[in-house]
Amino acid sequence: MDRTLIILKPDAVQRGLTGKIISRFEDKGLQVVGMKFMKIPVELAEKHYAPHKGKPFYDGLLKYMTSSPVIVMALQGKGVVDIARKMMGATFGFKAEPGTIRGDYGVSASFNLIHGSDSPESAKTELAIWFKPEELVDYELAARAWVFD
Ligand code: IDP
Ligand code: MG
Repeated sequence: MDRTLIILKPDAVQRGLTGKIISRFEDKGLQVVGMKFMKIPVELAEKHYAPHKGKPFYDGLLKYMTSSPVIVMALQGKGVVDIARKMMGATFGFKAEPGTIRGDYGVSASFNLIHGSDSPESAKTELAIWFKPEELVDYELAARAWVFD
């Protein structure tokens, strides 16, 4: 089974949207295998967003991500990286299609509610940044046989 890293960003927590967003993933049949609530230390944000270092929005992005708590999640399922990215929608809320998380709940370029790994390779790297191996829980989801063919 594949895994991906999801972060429900500070605006999702502050706007009380985390339950709705998590429900969407559960409704889709994806399995939560790790979850933590935290205020991100600057060093961790820098590590996670290292690929964006030097971009014009980088400083603002770090400030935003460390300003208020987030929920960090590991999701599991066949093809979960692409599935979660499709469910999130385009990066900017004003461009994201209705029916997606960003398209339904936001209009902003920077406050876009959610992070999701963009490839299986970055999922692996990012999961290792945010979770110790023992924090990812291996368990059988009862509905699994009815979700994945
Ligand atoms: P993604 O989150 O859809 O993968 P990336 O291009 O990887 O988008 O950018 C990472 C994050 O940086 C975005 O989710 C958003 O919070 C922020 N960001 C990206 N581009 C801009 C911008 O042009 N202005 C402000 N913030 C941006
Ligand atoms: Mg990205």
